[in-house]
Amino acid sequence: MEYFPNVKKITFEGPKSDNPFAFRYYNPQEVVLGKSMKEHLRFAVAYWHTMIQDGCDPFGSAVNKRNWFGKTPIDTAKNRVDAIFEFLTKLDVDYFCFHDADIAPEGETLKETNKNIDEIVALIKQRMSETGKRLLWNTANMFSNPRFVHGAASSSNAVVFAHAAAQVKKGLEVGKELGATNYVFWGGREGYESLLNTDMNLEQDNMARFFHMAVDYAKEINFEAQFLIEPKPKEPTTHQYDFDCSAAIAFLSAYGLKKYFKLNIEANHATLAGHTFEHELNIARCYDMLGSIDANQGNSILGWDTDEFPTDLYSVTLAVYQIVENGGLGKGGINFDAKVRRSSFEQDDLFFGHIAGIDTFARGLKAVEKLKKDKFFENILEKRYASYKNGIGADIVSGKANFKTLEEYALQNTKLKNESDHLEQIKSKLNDYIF
Ligand code: XUL
Ligand code: CO
Repeated sequence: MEYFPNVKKITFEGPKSDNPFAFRYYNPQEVVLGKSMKEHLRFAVAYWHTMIQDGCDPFGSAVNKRNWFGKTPIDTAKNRVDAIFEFLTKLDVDYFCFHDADIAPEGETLKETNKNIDEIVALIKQRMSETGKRLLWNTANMFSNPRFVHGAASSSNAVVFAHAAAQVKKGLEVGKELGATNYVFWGGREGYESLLNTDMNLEQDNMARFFHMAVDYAKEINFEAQFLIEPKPKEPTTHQYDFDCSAAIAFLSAYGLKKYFKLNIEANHATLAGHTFEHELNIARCYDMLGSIDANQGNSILGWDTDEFPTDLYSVTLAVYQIVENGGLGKGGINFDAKVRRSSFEQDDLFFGHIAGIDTFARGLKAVEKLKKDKFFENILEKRYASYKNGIGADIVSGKANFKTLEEYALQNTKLKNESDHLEQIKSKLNDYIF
């Protein structure tokens, strides 16, 4: 069956095209800054938003029109596999990502669940070899099932810890079977609701124990994927332990895990934490921890994770700049962890959402190309930090200076002069590159 009969393969038609099923800016083979757009951007489709999300919200039921529902949950799961591969092929996107619970229905027992997973994984593997599509990452959903009411690796209940371990063990085996390039941990319920009943020390120690076990098991089965932690400050828990990149890096460093992990950074999680997306990417880059990104955007007047498709060109350009400065995303990619709005309920809206996000990233990349050619940020930084190039600044940077030599210097130099940043001028010039 053809699931998207209105859609042929999406191709680049240029900015003047009024074909809604075309890229206007994303030209996969176009070379920008020495690499094709496709190589730079490594887009992925998220199974949960594209295949599962039904449009329900806390005030209303499902609205999304989808044509892949079969007679039984396992029939629906199989139809979804065919539908996502048709979607990836028509959208010309190479990667996809999923939670275990997205691809196969959970059974009454772990054994039954794993049997369902095996059946669907075999079908996915077959479709991957037919189409050449690849798994950017898989992950375990350890937040929907009622057993995770108190968390997973940080649960107060050790039996739940064991179940979570069994689930991730299976996830690592599935990742290996499908050649996933990354494996993601997002601790949706790894945090606390109230400190009144929480042993934070034990919970964080247990999370670290869990991650060490995962690292050990991946080694044991020769699963070479890059492990990624996806920070988020809250939602569903009041306070999540992997609050933001800084918190996740501190945790990984404290528990001897840093060398085994990088970060999967999501735009809307950054803004929920009170940061910009580019701030989080830059922090990760400082510690060589930028692994992959979940592309989306929040809504500044709503305080929750709205997971909109990214269309804010300003923010996307600054994010792409961080990726380019990082030398790319390596094994990572740009996963659209984004959902169409509830009022965009037609199946073709899934294409429009992805096309909008893809074109926005392509435009961001083109803006970054111009910024790099003119050394826009390089020149700003060089001028701003010039005082560290020679004299006392060079002594500070080289380690030659100490508190005594600096005091001597300060005593002699009583006339200190700062220069204005002219930040408004910078912002105005930046607009010329982006718009
Ligand atoms: C939730 C979120 C997840 C992770 C994977 O906010 O971003 O979908 O990306 O579990
Ligand atoms: Co995400």
